[in-house]
Amino acid sequence: MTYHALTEAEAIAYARQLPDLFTEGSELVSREIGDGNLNLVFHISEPSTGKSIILKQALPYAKVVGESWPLTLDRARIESEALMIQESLCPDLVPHVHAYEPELALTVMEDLSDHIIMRRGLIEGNRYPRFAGDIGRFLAHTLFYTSDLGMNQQEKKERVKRFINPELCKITEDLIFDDPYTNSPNNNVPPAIRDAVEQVWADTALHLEVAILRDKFLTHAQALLHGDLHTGSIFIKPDSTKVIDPEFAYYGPMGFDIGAVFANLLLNFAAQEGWSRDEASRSDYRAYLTGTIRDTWTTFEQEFRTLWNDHGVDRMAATPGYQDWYMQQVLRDAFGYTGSKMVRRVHGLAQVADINKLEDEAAKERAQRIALQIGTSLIKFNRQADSIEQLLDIAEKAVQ
Ligand code: SR1
Ligand code: MG
Repeated sequence: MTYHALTEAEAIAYARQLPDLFTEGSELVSREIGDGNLNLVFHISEPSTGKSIILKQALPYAKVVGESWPLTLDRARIESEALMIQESLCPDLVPHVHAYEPELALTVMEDLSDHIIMRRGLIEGNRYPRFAGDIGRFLAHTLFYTSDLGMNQQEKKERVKRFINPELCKITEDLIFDDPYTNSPNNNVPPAIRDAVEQVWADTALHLEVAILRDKFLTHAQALLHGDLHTGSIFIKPDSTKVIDPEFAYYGPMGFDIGAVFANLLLNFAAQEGWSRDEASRSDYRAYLTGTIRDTWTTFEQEFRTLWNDHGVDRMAATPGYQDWYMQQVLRDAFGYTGSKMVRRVHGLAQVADINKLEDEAAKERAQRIALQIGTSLIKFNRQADSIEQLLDIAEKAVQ
């Protein structure tokens, strides 16, 4: 079948011919449920048995902007291959891929409709006690085992080739590491905070740090990243975490994925200006979010060091002092990328519902200013960071 965007009827017809999923001849129902920036997502279900699957189809353009922004369909291959690698490392933390159809840029995967998107869950004020352990383990295993520390270094180079993802990386390079620092037409500057945004545009000390972080994003092929690990890329329920949507996967600096998780927890932290009913519940929920960041880092660091000590493949990596130096670099990068990923969500092209759905304009403005304050401080501090507590102090100071 040559590529074209599927209709709901075609999605049903496609699902019907997949082996071993549905009962022959039974009624199937399709709903297009994609609410992300880039793809079509069909939920196909069989009412008579309750069975269901997801068909995710890449569009040849960025849906968030329209057909004027063409985008490679190869991202569907990258996403399905990344999911399969992640499943081999953390089978309980990603959806199972049933099939990948290159001609249609279509991935058939496990339906996770009993979970909700974590961003929505946080906006609703839910708490997820398993999350820090799950995501810390996801980060430790996916980053360690795809790096030169945990896999054969020649095979890794082959894998780097398969995950060259220039168009999706270009989106990140522009939307995260360029546009927010200049008066770019790609930005969506909230009028109420124009003064603060203009300070970001004028702050050359900040720009130097962003240029260094950008250089690392461009050149440091450290591990296979998810590449877009925000809370909209996580399906969750109290007893389960599933990481989805790795279409931005490429070989980059580990701190970029860790920073994505922290940034999105901190954007929700800033947005508590509007979501919490009163000061007591605000500080309580914020403590839950900062505790989640602390526990995520602690789990990640412990698991990563254990994998290194027990399964490291590199003799030189056992050199005394090297592991401590390495972990400090990853932490520092995580500070910088947390900050960069916060700033881009305040006045860049693609923003977040945590802040933008606030109806009280004064609360929204406070949340935006807090997010900018935390983000810019983390970027400026990144190369001095020594402990996760410093990240939490920066966040807490911004709301005192
Ligand atoms: C044009 S795509 C905009 C954003 O959506 C994705 O989720 C990435 O974060 C990207 O930067
Ligand atoms: Mg996505």
